[in-house]
Amino acid sequence: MKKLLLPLLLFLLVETALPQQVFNSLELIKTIEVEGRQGVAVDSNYYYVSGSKAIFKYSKEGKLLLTNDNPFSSLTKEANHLGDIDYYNGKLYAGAEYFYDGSASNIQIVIYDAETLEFDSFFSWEPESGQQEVCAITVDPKNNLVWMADWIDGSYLYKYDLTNGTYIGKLHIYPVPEKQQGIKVYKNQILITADDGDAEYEESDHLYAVSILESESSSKVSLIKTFNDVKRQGEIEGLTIDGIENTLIVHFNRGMRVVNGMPIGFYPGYEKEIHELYIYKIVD
Ligand SMILES: [Ca+2]
Ligand SMILES: [Ca+2]
Repeated sequence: MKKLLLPLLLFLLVETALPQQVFNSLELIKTIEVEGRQGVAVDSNYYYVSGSKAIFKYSKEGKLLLTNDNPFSSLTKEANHLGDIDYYNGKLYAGAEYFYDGSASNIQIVIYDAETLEFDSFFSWEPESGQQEVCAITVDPKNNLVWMADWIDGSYLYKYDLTNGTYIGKLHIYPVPEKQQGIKVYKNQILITADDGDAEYEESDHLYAVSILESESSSKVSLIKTFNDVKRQGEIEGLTIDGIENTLIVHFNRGMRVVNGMPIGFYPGYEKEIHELYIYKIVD
């Protein structure tokens, strides 16, 4: 028996050190065209979509129900950009910032009422954290945290107290997904979308995951999905998980040529950029 014990212990150690499988498989159910090119959140009845300067509320059938096209009007610190958003407990959480000439300032966690889309409150960011930009936000109720991701330097995910907005610390992730766009907490992991495929060369973007390990300062990134099933390669944006419908929802933009972060016209067959939600059934 003792001869078996050591290999068994080693096996268990290796098994627990590996990241758990997030999805057995994902089946694309449908796509919904939306306004807004940044992110998505969901509650039991509605989808919420963020544009750079607006928030939209949709039925799950894709009908536009409400728009807030002035989301910065109640802020004391100037902002001109929203990233990927999240829903928690009747509120929408958004990362807002003033983005100009490739750099960001006035990063803040802005909270909106999900029913009305009106401003509710905000938390300021901690500049000493080293965070340079906010591309996405996700609420982590289990750990009482709000997490933020950084498009400029994605080496860390930054965490704040969900109750009072105090900066808690940061999680080093490796290897770093390039051009992060969205984050979402799911099963004690953080899912990350990255616009790391170049649409000029028909390259796919990707979904990654890192485990939330409270005892560790760093966490290994695992590749979860390659988006080779989109209508045309473009820019992946935010994501969310619908726990009621058991779906993964990923926001994509296609049609606009973006080179070095600058829009330079459209691909053949396109007269405008198309924003879509891809809805995938999660097969556990
Ligand atoms: Ca989201
Ligand atoms: Ca891309």
